Amino acid sequence: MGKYLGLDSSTQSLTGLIIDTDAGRIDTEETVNFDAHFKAAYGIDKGVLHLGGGQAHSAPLMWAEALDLLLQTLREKGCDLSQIRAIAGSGQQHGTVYLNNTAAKALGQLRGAAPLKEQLAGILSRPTAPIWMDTSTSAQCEELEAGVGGRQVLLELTGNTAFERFSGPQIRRFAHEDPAAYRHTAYIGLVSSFMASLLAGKLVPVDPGDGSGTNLMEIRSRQWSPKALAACAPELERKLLPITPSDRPAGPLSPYYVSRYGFAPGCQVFPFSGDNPCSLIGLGLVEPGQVALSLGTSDTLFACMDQPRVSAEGEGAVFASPDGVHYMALICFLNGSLAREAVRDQHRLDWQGFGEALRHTPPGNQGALMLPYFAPEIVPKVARAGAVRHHLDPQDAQAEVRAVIEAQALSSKIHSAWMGVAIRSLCVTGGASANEEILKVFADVHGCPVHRFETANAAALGAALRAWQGHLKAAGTPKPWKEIAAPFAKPLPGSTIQPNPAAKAVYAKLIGEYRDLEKRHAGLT
Ligand code: ADP
Ligand code: XUL
Repeated sequence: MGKYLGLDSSTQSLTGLIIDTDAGRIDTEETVNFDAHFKAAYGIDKGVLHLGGGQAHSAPLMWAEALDLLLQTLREKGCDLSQIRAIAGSGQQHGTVYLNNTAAKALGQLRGAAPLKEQLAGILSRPTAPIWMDTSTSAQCEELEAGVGGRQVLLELTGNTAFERFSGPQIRRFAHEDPAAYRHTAYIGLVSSFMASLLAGKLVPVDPGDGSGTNLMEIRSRQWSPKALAACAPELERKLLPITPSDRPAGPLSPYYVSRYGFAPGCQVFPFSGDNPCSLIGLGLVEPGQVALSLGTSDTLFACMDQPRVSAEGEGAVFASPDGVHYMALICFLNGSLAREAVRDQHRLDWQGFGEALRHTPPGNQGALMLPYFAPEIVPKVARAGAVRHHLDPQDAQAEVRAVIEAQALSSKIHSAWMGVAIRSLCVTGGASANEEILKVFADVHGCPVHRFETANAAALGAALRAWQGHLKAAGTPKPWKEIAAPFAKPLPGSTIQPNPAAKAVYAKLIGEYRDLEKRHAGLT
């Protein structure tokens, strides 16, 4: 028992969340927003470097700088970090980090006198990291599928058809475009394993939850697939960090954090996983059948499954759950908060005004619809950006707001059918889950209650719970996942939003029309 820290290195921010397992409550939550601190220094916009041609990258050294800033802030706020028994974490999925042959040594020699950024300035063989928003790898997706013997073979093997944002196609593109830098790359890891390596002061392997977002991991054995590696890029088996069970200790925390921030020398580090797999745990989805919705930079809808049911249409993704036993089905919409913010900003609203627009407009929006493709979309696959309006006046701020939210909710219902899970309730997390009016539309479209939780940072909470579970298991006193999740991952009393029967009926009719509009548009692109 004691205190455990979960870190979430997401697209736009780094969050630290500490749980107190004796008291059964969340002790502290702190976030460092990347743009607020590093926009000018790294040239990012909402955490992302847009490099043209669909390339979306971020900066690993910025994440290291954010880690220092977060820990310093926690200290300054009076947090006694010596009480933390173990740390685990979560990273935006699919992003790849490329390290040279000085990395292992530099990590091992980290000492408290100078910040991480200074001590690690020379370890990257590629200064930036492609992230999940990158859409530049269509050719590599086709090549990877062909290389293993076809799309169906890759699907059977890894649980997923090739996706532009997945790590495998991204690695292949780098190997092809910059063979010299690829040759100088000694290690390839993910955002998750990079952040864990910073903490452990050594290279930490990839966990199966995030490994399954690469197109390179055998989904059932939870090991790299030699066939997929061979089809992806040269010498990948040697460069790619190995896979380790999510709850196997990675080692003690580096002395850097002991001297600089006052952590205890025995504090353990556990492998990081992906943000969605961590949210699965943080929302208590440790048994099959439950479904959740994350309204973050991307919107994701996901469920816990006991078998890896795959999406033959290539709409959804399948990941290994970090609970070591289950799987998760997931659909990811790129136009989540980005689309909501585009409409909000176009009409000079704040979130309160956005909520009021929803309150003052009727379900069904009097026939006005929008396809909210402010950026290229993952599901359904839309290659070119451009929002589509149908009987919708672009000057009508209120109708625009309702149109974007109804589109997101309808699309999440249409494209979740392949999961084969009856959605009887939705657990929500992510920044936009603070907005009750948005949640009402999701409740009405899905025709089910929506449960809210104490924290909107389910990924960071899931990471903290993983640290606790791993620590207990390593000490020889394991606890079942249900008992780990129960005190923390429970809906806030009185916060559940019930669907409105009249609105539910409107959406049951409207969904066909939206589906047709989507199909008509897909035919044009
Ligand atoms: P990520 O983890 O993907 O970086 P978060 O889950 O932290 O993202 O969510 C951040 C987003 O939450 C912001 O980009 C913002 O658009 C959205 N957000 C924050 N507050 C609100 C609100 N009241 N209503 C709607 N969206 C909000
Ligand atoms: C999931 C996905 C995103 C990222 C960033 O497949 O691409 O949800 O994990 O949050």
